[in-house]
Amino acid sequence: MKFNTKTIHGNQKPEPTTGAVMPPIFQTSTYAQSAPGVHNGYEYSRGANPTRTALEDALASIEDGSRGLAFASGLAAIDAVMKLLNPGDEVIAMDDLYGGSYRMFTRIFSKYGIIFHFVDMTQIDNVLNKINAHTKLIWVETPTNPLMKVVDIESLCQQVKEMSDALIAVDNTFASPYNQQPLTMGADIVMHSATKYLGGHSDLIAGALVVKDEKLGEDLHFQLFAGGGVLGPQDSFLVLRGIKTLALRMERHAENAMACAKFLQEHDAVKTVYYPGLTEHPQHEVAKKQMKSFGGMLSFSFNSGKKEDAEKFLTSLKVFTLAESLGGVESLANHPVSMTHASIPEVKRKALGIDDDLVRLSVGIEDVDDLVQDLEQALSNINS
Ligand code: P1T
Repeated sequence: MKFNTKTIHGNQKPEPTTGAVMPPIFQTSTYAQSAPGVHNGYEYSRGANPTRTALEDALASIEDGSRGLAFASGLAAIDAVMKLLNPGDEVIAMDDLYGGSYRMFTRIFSKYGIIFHFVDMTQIDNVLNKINAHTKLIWVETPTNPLMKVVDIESLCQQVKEMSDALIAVDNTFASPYNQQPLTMGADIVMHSATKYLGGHSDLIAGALVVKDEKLGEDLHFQLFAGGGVLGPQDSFLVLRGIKTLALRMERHAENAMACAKFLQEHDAVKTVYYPGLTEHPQHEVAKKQMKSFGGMLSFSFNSGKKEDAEKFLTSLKVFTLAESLGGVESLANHPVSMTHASIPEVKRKALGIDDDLVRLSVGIEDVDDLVQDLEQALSNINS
């Protein structure tokens, strides 16, 4: 099956007792047993629930893996991966990351003796130079949140695997599986905040992991089951429904984002537009090689460098909504410094280039003329 068919049919079958084409929402915590230990494969919904299983099977299909797991949030999925590690183990992580991932690494897992090194993975040597016998995990995010840096997944996997048996995990939230499937490029684990493009409608919080290796799948399922951060049946149903239209939505997201990026790039008040689809983007060629489209996310900064200009712009928008999150059908605008990335210390943020005037846009699937017009009117009071 090709990708667009997989989103609708991959590992999916009608529900066996009724033939329901869409899986019912099995709103149950437990399952009757005919004798102790004799059941139909379901015992207790923390371990497995048929609606969650339907979603997990779909996730495995669209990411080209053998096992999918659905978590209560993206962070719960990351938490499960980190719990594979032991004190003294080292992680090499991308330097530009979702603020909540950075917060979890530095304020939770570092307390338990796990050592984190944050490097710019757009230069693969930065990763290779940090590898030692204790390195157990490489944590990649691409494109990154919020600076839209792009990491060459295939080259990174090839070069890391020549020197180390560390697991390579890719947070694929910004790209979505429509644009890239990291397991096919050599990664061991793919992770999603399914809250975003997979759900697609800003109506739930969910997370996902997909792997190829069955033993790794079992180990991660153990973390899900024993740690307890499972996705409920209602939200599993909604994510599954979202996946069915992923390809159509992603096409429009990318088309609209490119138009917004081009408009912003030409505007006198704008300094830099961070969008991998622009030829000026430093990793444009890598993005072109590994992504089907350049996605729906972009960031930009102001010529003035002033936080007040970012604030004025954000409060003038009429079609874009000022809100955290991304990947829904509606366009959202975000101020990383005071919203999604407030948990990253100022010195570190500044060193990365997450400046006070940076604005991030999640470009939705509305009519593009309305979006561009909205950007234009919100920029109209800002001096170049
Ligand atoms: O919010 P949650 O479903 O727990 O997912 C966390 C997460 C993980 N990885 C990436 C790349 C993310 O962007 C997120 C969540 N991000 C936002 C809420 C945001 O507005 O950036």
